[in-house]
Amino acid sequence: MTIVMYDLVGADDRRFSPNCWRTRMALLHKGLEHEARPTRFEEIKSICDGDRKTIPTIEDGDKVVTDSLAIADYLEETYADRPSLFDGPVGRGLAAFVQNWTQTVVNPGVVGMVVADIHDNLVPSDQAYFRASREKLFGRALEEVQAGREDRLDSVRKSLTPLRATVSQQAFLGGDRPTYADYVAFAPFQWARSISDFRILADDDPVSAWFGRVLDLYDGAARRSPAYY
Ligand SMILES: N[C@@H](CCC(=O)N[C@@H](CS)C(=O)NCC(=O)O)C(=O)O
Repeated sequence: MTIVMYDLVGADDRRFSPNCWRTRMALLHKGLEHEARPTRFEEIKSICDGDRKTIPTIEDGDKVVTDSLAIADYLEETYADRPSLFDGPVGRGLAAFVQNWTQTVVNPGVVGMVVADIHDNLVPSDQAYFRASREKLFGRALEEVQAGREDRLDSVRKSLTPLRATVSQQAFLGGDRPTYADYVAFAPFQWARSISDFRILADDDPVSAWFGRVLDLYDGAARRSPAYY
């Protein structure tokens, strides 16, 4: 049965949500038939049982699961015969570390570089909601948050040192093959390239080479998704 994944979408079919990319990559990794259903911010309240506040959310028959890590756990347990996302409890523990690092260090740096571009790439009916909710969060205009991003590039790139050091020594965070930790760390850069022409990674950065390896997985599914570069 096809799993339905509610996938945040902007204008021109841009699939930009980092949380949704974790789930999309997990479904691809497991080789599960799925439909990444384009969903605008304003549509989230109407999906499934009408009680969902965030996506990714998946529908697998009559089972509904929200939250990217809960979805990864569900897929791992339900489809245990498929390629493992974590390679056991140690890998699950390390994936949680990578998620916490990504959310507290990488994502805040990335969002400050693309948040006004996200607004500009949304369908018009989502723009007012996005501006109001995010400006409340940041306490200033989206354009002010994004301004001066060139000056912050060095420090954002420096914050990637642990990732850079690791993927300089091995192909993936999972070693010689990708695991869920790779998809979690990959997601903010896929978010950025889907929604903004501002390049966060230098071409000669080993993080770029690793990012390219993840983009190439599963017949280049992530690479083929609408993006700026
Ligand atoms: N912890 C959740 C976070 C999900 C989340 O915040 N999703 C965003 C899209 S990236 C969302 O649905 N936001 C709805 C909104 O802002 O109204 C996860 O990992 O799935």
